[in-house]
Amino acid sequence: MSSLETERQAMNLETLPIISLKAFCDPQDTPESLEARKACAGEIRNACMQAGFFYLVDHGVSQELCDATFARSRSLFGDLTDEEKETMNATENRLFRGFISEKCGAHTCSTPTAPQGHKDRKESYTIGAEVDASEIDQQTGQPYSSPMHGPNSWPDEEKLQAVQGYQEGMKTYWNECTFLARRIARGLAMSLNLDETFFDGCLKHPAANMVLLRYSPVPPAETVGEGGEAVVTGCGEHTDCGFLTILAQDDVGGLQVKHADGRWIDAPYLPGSFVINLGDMAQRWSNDLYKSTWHRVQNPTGRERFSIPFFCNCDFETVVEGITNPDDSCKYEKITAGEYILKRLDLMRLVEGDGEEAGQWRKMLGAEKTEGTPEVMASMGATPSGSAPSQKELVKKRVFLKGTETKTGDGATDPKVKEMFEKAWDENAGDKAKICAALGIDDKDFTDGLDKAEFLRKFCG
Ligand SMILES: O=C(O)CCC(=O)C(=O)O
Ligand SMILES: [Fe+2]
Repeated sequence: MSSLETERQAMNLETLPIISLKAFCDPQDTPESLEARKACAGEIRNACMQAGFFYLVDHGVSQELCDATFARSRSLFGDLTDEEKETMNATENRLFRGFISEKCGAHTCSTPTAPQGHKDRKESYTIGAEVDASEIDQQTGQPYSSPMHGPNSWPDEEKLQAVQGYQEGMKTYWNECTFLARRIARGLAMSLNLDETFFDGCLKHPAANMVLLRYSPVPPAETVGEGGEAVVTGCGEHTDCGFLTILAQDDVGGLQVKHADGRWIDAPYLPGSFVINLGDMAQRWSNDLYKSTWHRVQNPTGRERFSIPFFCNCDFETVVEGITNPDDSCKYEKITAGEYILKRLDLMRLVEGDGEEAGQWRKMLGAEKTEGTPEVMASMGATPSGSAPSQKELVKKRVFLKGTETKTGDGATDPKVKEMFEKAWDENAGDKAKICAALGIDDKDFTDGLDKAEFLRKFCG
């Protein structure tokens, strides 16, 4: 057994660890401050190796701002009519920004282990990274952009009765989450025995997404099955796919994290905290040393629930190359964060085609050496042309939901996805219809007579 496995097995997760980030909020050039940061990094290392999840306190984001952000979220979902929300329908937006209603049924984190046909009983409103005129890219002399930077769908503030300054407030919260992600990344770097600033250059213009979530109240009886088992109605079990997630939840609770032995551990509301978890890209980057852990939302209280995950992805051009330990060999090929995330979100169409802009994006991904012009950089954010499938078609296929779920579409290559497809095959004994229903894949793509190996090759590459 390697020393790392011994380190991991010595731990015992029953509740999520609570970590104070104080040492990284105000770092000093003194031995005491360095010691405090090292101690914090040690806690982060334990948490990331064992649970992949932890509560973060003393994080530097004011409670007042968090409370105001929840109030704005409540107002957004509560004060707008369905028609008004429809004008900001995320399925019409190139980057899936805006609303996805519960009714449209596109919300599902359903996996082969979730009940078939499970739909998350929630509505969402997604905000993503915008092009900021003041953030000049040194390479181009133009405002920094990427395929995942673009305009948001902002509501008419006059319609939001209960709050003031919706857009401004959301941008302030967004910026605070970005600063926080950078502070956490300092701790992560140190925890991996890297230079403290290792991730600094990867989080200058993160291609992040923030999702306001409102979970519908569900009668408690509907959250328990006949055998007493949990019937998950909130958010089906999944892993996040990016770098790290900063989750704010209200006091209703319901988040659950999967223990290595299969049990679900509650992660209730802890006042003044964020829940932090690593995504699949961080797991890959750490060469599987750190974990991207399965989680879900199960809310048996009968109350509506609000939460706000901030999904922090790295800058597009960041090279993600396994950070290995001496007794480990690198398991994954080098990839740019941009290519990884576009593939996982099924957004590769944004960088395909012959257009100048697509070429420029590909250059950013390191996939093609083409010369970009300042004009092209300036025009970033425009809708790319081509015969790519429409947003609606993609949503219908359940291939992409809001950029967080482990993907269940074809062309997947991630080991987690493969694991999911394999499980679907095993649990449904090769039954074509059941496997298609469980994974949300098209029946027509699943040709008759495929055996398991052929099935996995076809759908998981
Ligand atoms: O609502 C929550 O607490 C968790 C949501 C989540 O895990 C997600 O949207 O990826
Ligand atoms: Fe998640």
